[in-house]
Amino acid sequence: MKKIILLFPLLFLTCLVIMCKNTKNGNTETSTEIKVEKTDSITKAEVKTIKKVNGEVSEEILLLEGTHEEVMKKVELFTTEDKTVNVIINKVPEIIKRIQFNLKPKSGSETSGLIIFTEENGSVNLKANIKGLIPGVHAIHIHEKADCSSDDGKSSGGHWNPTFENHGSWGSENGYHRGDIGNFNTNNNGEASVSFTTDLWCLNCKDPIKNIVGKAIIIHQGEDDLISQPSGAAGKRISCAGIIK
Ligand SMILES: [Cu+2]
Ligand SMILES: [Zn+2]
Repeated sequence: MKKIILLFPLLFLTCLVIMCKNTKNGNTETSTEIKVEKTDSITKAEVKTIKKVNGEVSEEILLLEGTHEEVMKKVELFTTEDKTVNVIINKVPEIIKRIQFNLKPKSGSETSGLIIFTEENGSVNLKANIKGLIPGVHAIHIHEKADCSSDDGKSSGGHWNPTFENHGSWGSENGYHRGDIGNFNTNNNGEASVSFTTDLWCLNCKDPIKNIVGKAIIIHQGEDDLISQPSGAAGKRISCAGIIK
């Protein structure tokens, strides 16, 4: 009888380790994927978490960076249920790289969509894919609270205005709110895609004038006239999404 010798190639994963984990807790499904990159002095981990709550999907990518021990301790938090992991984890900042969530119809509308924020090289990009709109021009703003609980979306508060300026057109000399993204047009089917990039925002940084986490995205029934105070007379709030991690 012939002996079969299998030679397993030895894989040295010195640079990249990938861990995956799926959990289900009631109506919440969570899948976590972790990539770890290790060099001599520093370890970086990218933690991608996809959460499905009642079929609604949100996605988040976090970056962790520090000594190997610190980063791996923090990574443990995402892979075990053990929440008693040493305080050392607090030393490793969590940098949100990307968050993604859904817009919910408000004020009896059928306007829904997907919002993606990505932070890269000191700038944050907003991508919004919106559908179910009445064809025409609509306003999009950041409002001050990540609370979309009320039917009219008013639970999200007024425009996010951390610099206490007047409402206006983005970049205006006469002032503008840091949430005054502006207007967009739809196609004939009532769909729109919006892309907006600025270095005046950040995702979860410590500067309250820049941090948009904890606020909300609001789509309006009408157009922002960029003049009326305090919010551009853009009409009802027809879709809302909380910017949460
Ligand atoms: Cu608004
Ligand atoms: Zn405003």
